[in-house]
Amino acid sequence: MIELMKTRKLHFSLIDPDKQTAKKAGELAKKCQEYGSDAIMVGGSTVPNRKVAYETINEIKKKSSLPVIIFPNSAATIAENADYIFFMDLLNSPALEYKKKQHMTGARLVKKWGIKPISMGYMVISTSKKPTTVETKIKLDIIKDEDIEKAVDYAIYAECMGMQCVYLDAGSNPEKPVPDEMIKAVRNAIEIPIIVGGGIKNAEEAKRKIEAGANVIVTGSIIEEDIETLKEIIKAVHSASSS
Ligand code: 1GP
Repeated sequence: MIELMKTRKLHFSLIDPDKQTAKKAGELAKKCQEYGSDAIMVGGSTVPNRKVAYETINEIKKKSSLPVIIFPNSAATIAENADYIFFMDLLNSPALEYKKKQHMTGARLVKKWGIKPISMGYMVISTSKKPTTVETKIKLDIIKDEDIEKAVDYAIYAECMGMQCVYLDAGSNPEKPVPDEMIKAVRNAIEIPIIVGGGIKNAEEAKRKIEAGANVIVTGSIIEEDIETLKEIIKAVHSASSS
């Protein structure tokens, strides 16, 4: 998967098991595949437990052959039927819970179930006046949209620690996505793939993030709100890769 991220620009569809029934999640995944998305991420800040994640992945796998990547909020939402997991260090959180503790329980499960880990430095970027869900759930060392050097420092740290990629996330449904200038600065500072998500709602926005240096674009809310726009976003991501 990491090699693929380095080879071409990718689009990942984020399906939150807490937002619809498992059956509906399967239908959405089918559409995402039809429209050319490259993988399905399953997760969200409010996913309650492993059973919900498992059932959602089960339905997704019935309707689509795309790889499924768990985007966990804790070890309790790791499900054995996933292909990959973003094994995440929440870079801008001082909470040991999200840097080490959940990981120690999670690592054992990942190993036992043969889920492939993708080690990731994850940053929450605060672009909204009203906090996004992730910002209300976790204690953060706030990175505002103008705190470009702080984001760069965290990204370099992730690369030096041997993490395979970084994710700049503005959270779900923020007022604004991660600024292009921040993506450009991080791109200039590190070589590992950069994943960008949060608030990307149209093709033009997705194209700008790719041009700024993102390797992967993640969209979640738009899948539920306007699946036709999703098609345009995926097209923009993939055509930017050949330019
Ligand atoms: C959230 O980046 C993801 O973690 C997706 O955000 O729902 O705003 O697309 P959206």
